[in-house]
Amino acid sequence: MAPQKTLQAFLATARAALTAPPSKRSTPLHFVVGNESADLDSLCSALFLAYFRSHEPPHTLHIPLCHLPREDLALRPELAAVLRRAAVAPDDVLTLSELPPPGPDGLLRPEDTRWLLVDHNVMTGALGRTYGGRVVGCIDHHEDEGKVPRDAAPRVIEKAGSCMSLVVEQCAEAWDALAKTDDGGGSEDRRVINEQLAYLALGPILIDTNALGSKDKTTAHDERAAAVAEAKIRSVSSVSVSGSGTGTDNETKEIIGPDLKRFFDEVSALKEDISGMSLRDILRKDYKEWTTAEDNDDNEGTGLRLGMSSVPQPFAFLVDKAGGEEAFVRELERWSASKGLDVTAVLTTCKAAANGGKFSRELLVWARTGPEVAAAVKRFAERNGKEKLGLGMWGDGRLDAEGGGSWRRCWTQAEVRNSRKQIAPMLRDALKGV
Ligand SMILES: [Mn+2]
Repeated sequence: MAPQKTLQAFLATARAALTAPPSKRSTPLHFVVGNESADLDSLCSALFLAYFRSHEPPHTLHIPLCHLPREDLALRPELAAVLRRAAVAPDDVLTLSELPPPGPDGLLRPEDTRWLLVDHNVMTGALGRTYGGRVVGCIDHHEDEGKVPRDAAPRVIEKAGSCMSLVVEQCAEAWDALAKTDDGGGSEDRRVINEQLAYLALGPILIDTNALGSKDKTTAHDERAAAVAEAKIRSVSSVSVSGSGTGTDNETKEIIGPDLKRFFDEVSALKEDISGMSLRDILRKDYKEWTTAEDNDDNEGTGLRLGMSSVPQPFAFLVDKAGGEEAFVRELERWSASKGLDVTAVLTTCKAAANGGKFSRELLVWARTGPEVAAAVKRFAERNGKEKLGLGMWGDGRLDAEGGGSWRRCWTQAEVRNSRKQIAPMLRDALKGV
């Protein structure tokens, strides 16, 4: 068995392969990339899968790519905290800023690349336009959009709280084989490395399942993966994960041990602390975008553009930050215009602890560019507003407006089980054909 590298040493190898001059490059280059929101799940899943694909036979080097420009890493202090547990600095990871521009003359030719997707199953954005045809596999927990070839390997699309849980399950055997400390002197190093990898895995799993306590989100995949990872951490022993997933987001259930609880608290506090960020940064920190051209299989047209921001603080916080409702709407208008959005959506969450013991969600949807778009968004609200989302008026309608081909509503969302993962397909569906 080849010696197991630290994550940091692995990333140095990947960087060398990515930045080598084209004449020295061994092609094709294999990439692992997460979705455009570049959240903790996407980033850690890409790192973890690339590491294990590179360590298991046939030992093909896989380069993990963070789906964001380097400067945006600063908006994700929660990632830095998880990376620190894995003895890696944000400077060590690879981002879009390090990806050579595509091109025929010595740059990176699309045909010289292969892509594994984690945490999404359709390559979107600029990356998708250039490399979308070079996808060879995916591991994901979003709705299957049918774009990854049926015979791709891996092709894992399953419901799970965290995509990382599916990734860990896929790698569990290889991980156990690697972690076996049968190499005498190297065993302590190996133990440390696997403990670091365990934290990399547990970061997103705990965040995405509210420390395995959210009954809406936690699945058997998450419980199994957490157990696999925990077993690699010596200091955390005999933590029971069985019988979890029975709590609700409204209560804090002690399923994980005190060490992991501390880790979870640290990471989730960093993820929710957006107080020092500008409103624009808050809106782009966890942002996803779609165009109806993709949904309508229209390769010519540009279609309508839908942008959805997830924010870990309620609208009251955002309005306060902007300095009132009018100022907030002005900022939202500026943001939407800069992105060229026909429909802007903002989804907020508020943790139970900060909200009188009750986890809550709110949703703002703004159709901005004409009566047809407005009609489509109203359709979305009519179809899903009652049973699926439990929408109610937010703040006496103070953020609502309509007229001049624009329609904006801000709601409280009683059905908290539905997040962007469910709401994006509902909105995209309503916009289809417009
Ligand atoms: Mn995810």
